[in-house]
Amino acid sequence: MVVELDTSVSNEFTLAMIKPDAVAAGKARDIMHAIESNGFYIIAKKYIQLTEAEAKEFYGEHEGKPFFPNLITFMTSGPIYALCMSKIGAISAWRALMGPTNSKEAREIKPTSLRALYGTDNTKNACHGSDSTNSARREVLFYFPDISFPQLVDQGDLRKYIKK
Ligand code: IDP
Repeated sequence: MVVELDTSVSNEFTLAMIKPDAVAAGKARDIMHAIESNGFYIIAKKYIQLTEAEAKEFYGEHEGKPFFPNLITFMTSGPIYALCMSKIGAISAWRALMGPTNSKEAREIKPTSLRALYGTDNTKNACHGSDSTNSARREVLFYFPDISFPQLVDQGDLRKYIKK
């Protein structure tokens, strides 16, 4: 099947992670299925276990916060999937599909969200999504430094993010 991309509108890309809790629980396939059913294209995928240094770099903006040590321990506790995904309005669409940061809160206010379905609490919340175009760029390049394949070039607005 050939997928026709509509290049007249603004496609965005974003970085998702399926976190160690969801991978260990065998929920990665369900989450990827939800991603594709909701109209995202998975452009690149990586199965990886982060080192402590990598997790600290990725979450650098949270260094010094009380939850930082737990977050690093959790994020290095097992393998994850990193996904570069695209869709019109991908950043906000993916954050809406994930739901609130705290899975307990997600179950109360957005029970159909992925964090409600697959996460546990404030830290173990099943998935991650970039929160802005700048962080999407940084986070995609963190996992996929050589990303430059034709699918991205074909999607208009994405071109400006490709590393020269
Ligand atoms: P986000 O993942 O919804 O964007 P951030 O505030 O960027 O939320 O936090 C990054 C990650 O750090 C969260 O997904 C969660 O795993 C963890 N985290 C955030 N806030 C707390 C907290 O108050 N207690 C414990 N862990 C937290």
